[in-house]
Amino acid sequence: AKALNNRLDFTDMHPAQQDVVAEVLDGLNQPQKTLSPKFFYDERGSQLFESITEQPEYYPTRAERMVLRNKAPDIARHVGEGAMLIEPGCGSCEKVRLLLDALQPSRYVAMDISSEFLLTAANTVAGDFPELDIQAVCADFSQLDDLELEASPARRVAFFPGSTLGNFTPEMARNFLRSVRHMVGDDGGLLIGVDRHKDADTLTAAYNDQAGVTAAFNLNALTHLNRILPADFDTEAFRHRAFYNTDARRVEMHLESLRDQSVQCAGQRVGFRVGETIHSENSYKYTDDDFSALARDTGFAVEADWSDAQSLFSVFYCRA
Ligand code: AVI
Repeated sequence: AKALNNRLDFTDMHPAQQDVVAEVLDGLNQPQKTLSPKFFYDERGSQLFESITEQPEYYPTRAERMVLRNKAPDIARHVGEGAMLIEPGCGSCEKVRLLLDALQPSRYVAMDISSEFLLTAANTVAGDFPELDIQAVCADFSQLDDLELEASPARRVAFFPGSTLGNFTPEMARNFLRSVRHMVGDDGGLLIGVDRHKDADTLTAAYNDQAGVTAAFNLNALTHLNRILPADFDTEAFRHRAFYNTDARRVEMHLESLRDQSVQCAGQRVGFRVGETIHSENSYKYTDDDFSALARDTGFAVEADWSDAQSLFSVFYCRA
């Protein structure tokens, strides 16, 4: 067996329990109850998400993988060798694997909110790419400004695949990309995957797979809250709903209460009327113009872009 040369550093920046509870209660006390999509991603949620990406209706992962695999050499020409590659929300680290041989980064910084899942994924990458230095950071996207990166002359390039940007409101997306721009500096770059605006049927089907995996993923957020708050949500008393909001160009996911009920959340009673929902996710879809404008607005310029054969999904390389 090949000897491992990696250094694998682990940094835990997981938010404090009281901040988590306050954030959840704040969302559940709004007139339209909301929950941040980050609460999908406990270990089981991260596994369910992986399973979503294998469903026939959920095209984004397959389309993006195709682009990354086919265009890796071209992408590498733009990104350049030896960069420090930073991936917020890396999940299973499965996308970066398609690029590592071509990009030859000097260091890979893998960030995710789900700590066990992150460690397993980062260790697997370490095993398969023994020459690569890896830093695994347990943190959420809002903590990017506090991230301490190794002082190094390497160019910094953020990698943000999977259309995770779509899960941010336009305002959050702007703030996030400004933080990324600050993090990568004046000679940095951004390699980002964005799901494209398309017909409502394709989008609705992608978030309502026949096998019910997306439904299980959505409902698992309640099981996650039961454990961490704690709370006593009955997952049988809610159902998954997902639809395309054409005007806002976003898929919305909701958890709909099947009856009038009251739930204990961290010692507080939260009431639900039948049909009332918790808005648990937005997944914004972008046109090329939408994305280019957003990039410009946040200090980036699109240098190149690639799409799959059916133009379902785009990958952009932006320079600071
Ligand atoms: C992670 N994110 C980009 C996925 C999406 O498509 O918005 C999460 C997801 N939600 C339901 N299915 C997949």
